[in-house]
Amino acid sequence: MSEPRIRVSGEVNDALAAGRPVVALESTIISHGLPQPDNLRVAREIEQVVRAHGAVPATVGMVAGEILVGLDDDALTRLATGDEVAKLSVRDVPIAAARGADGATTVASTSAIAASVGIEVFATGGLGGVHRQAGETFDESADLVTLARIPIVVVCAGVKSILDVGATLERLETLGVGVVGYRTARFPGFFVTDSGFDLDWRLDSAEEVAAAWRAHRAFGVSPGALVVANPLPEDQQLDRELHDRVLAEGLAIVERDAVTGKEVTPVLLAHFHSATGGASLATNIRIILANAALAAQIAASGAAPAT
Ligand code: PSU
Ligand code: MN
Repeated sequence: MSEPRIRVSGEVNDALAAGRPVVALESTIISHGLPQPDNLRVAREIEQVVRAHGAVPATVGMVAGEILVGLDDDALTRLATGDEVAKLSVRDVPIAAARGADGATTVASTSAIAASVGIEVFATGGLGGVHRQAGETFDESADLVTLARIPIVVVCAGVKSILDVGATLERLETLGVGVVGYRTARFPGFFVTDSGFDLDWRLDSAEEVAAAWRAHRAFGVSPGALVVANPLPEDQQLDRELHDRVLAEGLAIVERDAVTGKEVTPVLLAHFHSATGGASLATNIRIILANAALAAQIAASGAAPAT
């Protein structure tokens, strides 16, 4: 058997070699975060938005045990429509590879794989974080500890209110992960513009983010990531009352059905999408596309130091 290795698409490889901007994209939002059939259309749209803003998209995923950076349309379709696509955090990736599995990568595994091939900017929807009840369950996403050791700029809309937002911000601080608000000093709450938590730093342009990242890389005082929190404009957020009601219902379902571990997020997201009659899905899509656009602008502003 050949040595396991990460397969980078020709287009992504050429762009990296030439120092052109590249944006990594995750596949868990496609396979487990968005419902079919919208997920495949959205996956393609995210890539188009990255291109339209001057960067090459590099969606990460696993097909038949191979880690791919830059998916062709067949691979994208397979991860969006397959019934047996595993959710792969960092620890799962090598095991799934040895099993020849299909898998979707989370923020943690996408960051680790992307950085290992030299990609420095990544766009996603929301980060994983500290779950409510983590005091008893210890349920904290591996996204957080992974971002503490992987050098990459992650553009997101904060974390979903299904998590303990305050505890997530505290953990990011403890772990030394930089967090900046994009044109805001408040941490966004994914579906809602403002989670109610303050941020220490606000940056107002893609160039400013790129400059902060170059300093991060040059000083080497922190090994990890820089989170760029990009809120939805207020007039595009999910209706707050609807949001709060559906969240309470979703949390009750998780408790009633004793959902635990990595199933919690997909179950809550599916409830949001069905209980809001598609409104949360539309909001989710707007968020991802906005983050893809900003990430491409940051990459095009020279986030990666010249080599
Ligand atoms: N948050 C969302 N949508 C998602 C996820 C998080 O709003 O689809 C996905 C991301 O891929 C994230 C992962 O990295 O869930 C975190 O899962 P866990 O909590 O099991 O680590
Ligand atoms: Mn978990």
